[in-house]
Formats: sequence, structure tokens, C-alpha cells
Amino acid sequence: MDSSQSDYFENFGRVHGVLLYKPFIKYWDDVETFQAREDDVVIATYPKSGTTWVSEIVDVIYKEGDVEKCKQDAIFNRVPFLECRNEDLLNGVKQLKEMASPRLVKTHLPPKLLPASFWEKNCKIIYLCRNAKDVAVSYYYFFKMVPVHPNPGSFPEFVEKFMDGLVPYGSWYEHAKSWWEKRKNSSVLFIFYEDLIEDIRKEVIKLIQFLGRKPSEELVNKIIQHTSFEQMKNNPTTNYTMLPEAVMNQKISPFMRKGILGDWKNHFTVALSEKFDEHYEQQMKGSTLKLRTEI
Ligand code: A3P
Ligand code: EST
Repeated sequence: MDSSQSDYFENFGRVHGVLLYKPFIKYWDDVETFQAREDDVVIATYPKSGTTWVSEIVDVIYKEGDVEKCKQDAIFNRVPFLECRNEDLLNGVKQLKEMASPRLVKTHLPPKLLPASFWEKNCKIIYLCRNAKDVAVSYYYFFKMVPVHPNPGSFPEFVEKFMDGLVPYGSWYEHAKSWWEKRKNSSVLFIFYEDLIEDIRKEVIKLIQFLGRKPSEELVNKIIQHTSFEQMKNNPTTNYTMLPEAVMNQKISPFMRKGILGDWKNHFTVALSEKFDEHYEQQMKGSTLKLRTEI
């Protein structure tokens, strides 16, 4: 391994084979032994799949449409990020332990790394999936704006790392496929970013019903309005501007970047797209999971 490659892995390590951030791994025991409560709701995603969007939707549902209440605190406090740890600045496990029920829990963990307690207590889990090409684009900008990451190099160079699973949370393909298998469990709802873009009303109603609540027209309308990309981009409690610049530098790229389906077309050359597609077919062979990269 040459020195540029060892730099790439400087802040990364592995937990049960999955690439993750060293500060998270240092306290892994706290995550593994985490005690779920029956009424916890987990929002699970591969990074950059629209986690913040669905977290905000679910929090409005839990606050029964009271968006003013949502605006009282940052999304990362209302929906703590379970495995997140940055010494004393960020500590998902601590936040959750101190939180009153019902708790909303954000995680990017693959099913095999989700604390066993969530499975034992049969907690509701929402898995949001986004097509791999748009995730790769979004992750590329995330690497640039969050200083814990190494320089991702050129976009084609980063795509190689992504295809090889050499990014935090590992292989997108393994993540999506293994959560797709878990959808057979009735406590797991599997949804798609592309469906949210195409028909937000339908997906919001699906989420409300999954959470055992009534999808009144008033609530649905309020959610659609409050969680539009424009609203969330301009809302300091959802756009991550409440984190210090040293942790997330939005001068480089905003967290709420584009919020569209198909931005990959502005980043992949035809040749890179063909290479990606061929690898994708190999990786996803045998799985019935189908993602849309355009509508
Ligand atoms: P882009 O970088 O493609 O714009 P996560 O919350 O999992 O980190 O995902 C971030 C991605 O979701 C970003 O994608 C962001 O713009 C997009 N996103 C966040 N809120 C959104 C919304 N309300 N509508 C559409 N996309 C949204
Ligand atoms: C923020 C949101 C998200 O969905 C994923 C991640 C992963 C990496 C996290 C970052 C984040 C927030 C800031 C950090 C970073 C690792 C170290 C850094 O301090 C916690």
C-alpha cells in the first residue's frame, strides 16, 4: 500500500468486517449492548439516501403535525444518530439513553450490526433505499464537506472506492440487499427515495399508516409542505448548519445539496456509467431488489 492509500484509511477501521469511522469503533461496545425499547422507531439507511428527509417526516408524524415543536431543536437531537460518536461532542447512545419514549433512532448500520435488542423487541424499522448512482454522487460531496473523510480524489476515483465498498458502512450492494431480505419481517418497512420524489403524498400516507396513525388530510398536507426540499434547505434545524464548521463545512458543499433524482447523469461519463452498471449487475445478481435511476 502506498502512502496516499494509507492516508485514505487514516480515520477508518472495521467492525465485524464493515468499514466505519474510528471514533465510532472506539466505543463500539456501547452500541452493541444498546437497550432498545419496544416503542422505538428506527430509521435505517445507507448514508446519503435521504435519511434527514424521512427523519423529519417521521418526527412531524410523532409530533402530530406540530411543526413549531419540530423547529425547537436540531434534527440530530430529535432523531439521535445511534452509532455516532465524536468523543464528547456527539454521542448518539448517550442522547438516546437520556431521551423520553417514544424515541426515533437514526442509523446507517447494516442489519447484522444493528444492536440485537431492536430485533428482540420487534421494534418498527423504516429502511429508506436510494439508487446507488445518486448515492455515490451525494457521498462524494459529503466526503469533501465533512473533514473526517480523506480527499475523495476525482469523481471516477471515488466511484472505484464506492464500488469496492471502501467507504464508511461498506458495500452499498450488501447493505441494500441485506435490508431487502429483512423486509419480509412485518416490523420492517422498505421504502425508496425515488418513490418519495415521484409521489410524496402516497409515501407519507404509507409512513403514517405503518406507524399506526391516521393519515388525516391536514396532517399529510402539513408534512408535504414542511418537508419539501426548499423548506428543509432553509430550515436551520434540518440543514445541519447547527453543527460547527470544523465538523461539517457547508462552504464546500451544502448538506441540502440538490435533492433530486438523476444527478448522477451530471457526474458519470457514458464509459463510467457502463462500467458501473456492469459491476452493479454482478453485485445484485440473484436479488429481486430493483432501483430506479430515472423516472
Ligand atoms: P443530494 O446530495 O443528492 O442533494 P442523508 O440525509 O441520508 O444524508 O441524505 C442527504 C441527501 O438527501 C442529499 O442528497 C439531500 O439533498 C437529500 N435530501 C434531504 N432532504 C430532502 C428533501 N426534503 N427532498 C429531497 N431530497 C432531500
Ligand atoms: C453526519 C450525518 C450522517 O448521516 C453521517 C455521518 C457520518 C460521519 C459523521 C458525520 C455524519 C457527522 C460528523 C462526524 C462524522 C464522523 C466524525 C465527525 O465528527 C461525527
